[in-house]
Amino acid sequence: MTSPTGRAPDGPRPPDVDVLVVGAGITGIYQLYRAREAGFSAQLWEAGEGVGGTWYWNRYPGARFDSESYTYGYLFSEELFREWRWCEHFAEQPEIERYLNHVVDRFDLRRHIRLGAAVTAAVYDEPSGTWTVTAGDGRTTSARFLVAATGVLSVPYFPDVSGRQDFGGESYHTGLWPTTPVDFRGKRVAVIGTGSSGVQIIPLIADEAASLTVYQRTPNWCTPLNNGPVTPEEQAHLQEDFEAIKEILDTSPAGFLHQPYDRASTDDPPAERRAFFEKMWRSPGFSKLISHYTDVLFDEGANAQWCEFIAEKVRDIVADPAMAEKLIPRDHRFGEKRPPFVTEYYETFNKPNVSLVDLQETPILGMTAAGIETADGVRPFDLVVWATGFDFGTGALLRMGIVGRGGLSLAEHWSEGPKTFLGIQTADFPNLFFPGGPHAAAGNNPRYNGDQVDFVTDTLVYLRARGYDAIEVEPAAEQRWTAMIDRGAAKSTFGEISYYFGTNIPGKPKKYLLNSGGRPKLFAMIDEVVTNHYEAFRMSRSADSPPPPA
Ligand code: NA7
Repeated sequence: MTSPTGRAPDGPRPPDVDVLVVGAGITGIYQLYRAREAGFSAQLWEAGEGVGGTWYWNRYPGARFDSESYTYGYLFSEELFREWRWCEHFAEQPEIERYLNHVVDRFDLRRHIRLGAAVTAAVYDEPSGTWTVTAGDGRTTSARFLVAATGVLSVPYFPDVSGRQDFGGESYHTGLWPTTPVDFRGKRVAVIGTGSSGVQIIPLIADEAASLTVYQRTPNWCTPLNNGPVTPEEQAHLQEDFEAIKEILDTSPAGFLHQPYDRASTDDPPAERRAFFEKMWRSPGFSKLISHYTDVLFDEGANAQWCEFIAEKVRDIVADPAMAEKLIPRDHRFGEKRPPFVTEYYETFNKPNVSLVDLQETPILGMTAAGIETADGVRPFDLVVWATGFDFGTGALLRMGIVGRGGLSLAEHWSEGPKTFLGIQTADFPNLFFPGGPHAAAGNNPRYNGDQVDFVTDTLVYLRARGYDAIEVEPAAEQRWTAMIDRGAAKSTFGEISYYFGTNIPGKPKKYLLNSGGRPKLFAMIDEVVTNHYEAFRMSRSADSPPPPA
């Protein structure tokens, strides 16, 4: 009898598992499913006390998808797709968490998942070709393959505000929200940050708190999410159209159902252009990026017209003209940062219990036991919400204590920014994969993260079939992909002020962290790898390995 990696029972001690997945987010759960389906022994370690990853930690009021629910969920099982009826086009966090728990149980994955296991060290042992992985509670396991599905938005960022620890009230980060309910009633609440998380939570806090003070450093171009229930007719369509939906989602450049528009803003006279802008304003989520005029993201004039249209909307909605002006961005065009989508956000600023502190006028000086001090004095609070974002892309991977060949740490290898091939592997770290990490495509994350998981799994199957048990990308392939990413940075519609360049974290190297070639580039390169029999990788049998099966 041999294990799935082909080991004889009397050979060197095999690793505890073939595949150790880290992270029970949407990517990690899928990787666990695929690895088990392919016949590998697999375990998943997750830092949280529940599954869901992003959708476990970001459980703040108002947290929801900005992608259509049925396009974000899994497509590997038609039965699953049919039996899970999403309530809303853009589901809220509790429904998403229920869905992911359902998937875990539906496919009998829970018994392979260890919760409360935050990885603190992962060290590669060259002679045996295995990873020794340690969790915060001291437990250790060994794995042939380590798949870090630790996500790109999983390390919350707290700015270095002096006196932050001195604050005497309650304090929460949106990305580390407690599992017990937070009560805002009767409290003086502050929210710091107006990115996608801040603008989701602000309207809900305003409904409950005695007062809400929003600390805004930079306003964003917020447009309506245009959410709504999935009607019975729409449910029926989804059921009927599974194959067609899957085909579009599996092949579209950004993983959405939205289709590109075929006209530029200059093709329409002003009245029609305005009507089209209105249509966009009322359209769902990311269609405002994908189905907009072809020139809106690329031509300064077209972008400025769309921005002016949004600014007019803000002025129409917000009663106080001075407040409206503060909510209108001046420093960036639409699409230069990841645009947030909102529900009743601007309307919130008409409420008598809501005020706005413009940090460009009065910067934060520090925190005291009572509250937040800005250039115009201290405002006292009972509760402060930090909606200040994440260490995007590399944050989690660089905090896991990963050490590869010859004692090289990942932190050292990536000291000037990540170097990857396909956003999946890095040289000198054999048998380590990180689907859903830096250098992946941009768009509807589960789609291209799923493509990466499929590739990782197919690669493990390929190795097993040929009696190999170690795989490592060739440095030349890594250099080629990383150079492509760096060149693509200049062509990206995202600007360097976007956290996609890491610039929100002081001291972080300014490097583009996405793949501007998108999914088409990923598909093309995966095809090339397969056609060329994995020549971009070095495959071997570890020194301790028994001979391959005859
Ligand atoms: P974001 O989009 O990074 O937003 C973080 C916000 O926090 C943003 O408004 C920042 O202002 C603000 N911020 C950061 N540091 C400070 C300091 N020191 N003082 C005041 N304000 C600060 O994170 P989100 O969690 O909202 O969204 C992340 C992603 O999650 C989102 O794109 C979706 O994909 C889901 P700034 O703009 O830097 O001036």
